[in-house]
Amino acid sequence: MEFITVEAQYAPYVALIRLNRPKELNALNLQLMGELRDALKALDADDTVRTIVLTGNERAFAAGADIKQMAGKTAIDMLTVDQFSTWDQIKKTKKPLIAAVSGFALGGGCELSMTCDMIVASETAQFGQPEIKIGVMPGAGGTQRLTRAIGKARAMEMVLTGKFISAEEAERFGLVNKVVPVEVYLEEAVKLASTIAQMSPIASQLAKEAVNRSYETHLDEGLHFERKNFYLLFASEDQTEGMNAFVEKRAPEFKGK
Ligand code: DAK
Repeated sequence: MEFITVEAQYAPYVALIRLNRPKELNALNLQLMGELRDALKALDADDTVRTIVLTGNERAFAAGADIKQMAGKTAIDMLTVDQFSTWDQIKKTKKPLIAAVSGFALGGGCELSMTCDMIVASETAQFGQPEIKIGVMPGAGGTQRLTRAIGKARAMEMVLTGKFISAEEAERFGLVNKVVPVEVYLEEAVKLASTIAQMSPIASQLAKEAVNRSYETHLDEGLHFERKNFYLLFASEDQTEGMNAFVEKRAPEFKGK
């Protein structure tokens, strides 16, 4: 891996992926995205990992797709390079994925943070979809996920003017879970990931899938999907353990079975 680093056991059951192209503000070139896709796939298959934290550095989570790499491309180049399959794979990650964002989260960087399940931001984080300023528009979910997260009026303004919003605004608008001082943003994200890692990993994965389904379907179908996942959990040992532990007044020991 050249442009990311991966620590599968950064904390018990918690993996950490760092985007690592600091000079380019973690601009998301094709190689970096491919490495990220492969790392997520491997961590998803690793039983010792239950939650994943994705971060950049203090200055930038990611300043967007690599403009220098895209500048000379034609529409057919963009189509045939099939970037969508890489982004789709990230969306398919089954384990809870938490973005720890500091500094710039712009364009594809903002979209990448929104593809994660939750965002912990430092006070210095800035979110934006500035593609309009370079003659294009968001292409990796920005017009859809941002609109669902913060509402049409605010999303429209960000997408059409390219203006950035601060971490404080992002929290107020419901885009991020929590804003904390820059010194502790990663620690706080790992804390959140560790809390989730203490739960049954089967339950967290099915619950994540059901919450995400609410974006993609109407209410009745979403409720039906949720119910099926709920019933399915009764096939897990973790369900028996969790409920017995409650009855026996002890802490549960989840095994992911
Ligand atoms: N691409 C390439 N290089 C970048 C970059 C980017 N997005 N952002 C920054 N850099 C590079 C700069 O060119 C500079 O490199 P050198 O000149 O030193 O070689 C270095 O990082 C430091 O940046 P600055 O010198 O500009 O630093 P400043 O503090 O002055 O400004 C800034 C920081 C973040 C405000 C500024 O760099 C900036 O405006 N960056 C561009 C932000 C942007 O427009 N982002 C949106 C890009 S378009 C899709 C998937 C994804 C996408 C589309 C489709 N599919 C699946 C189909 C996504 C598209 C985008 O994200």
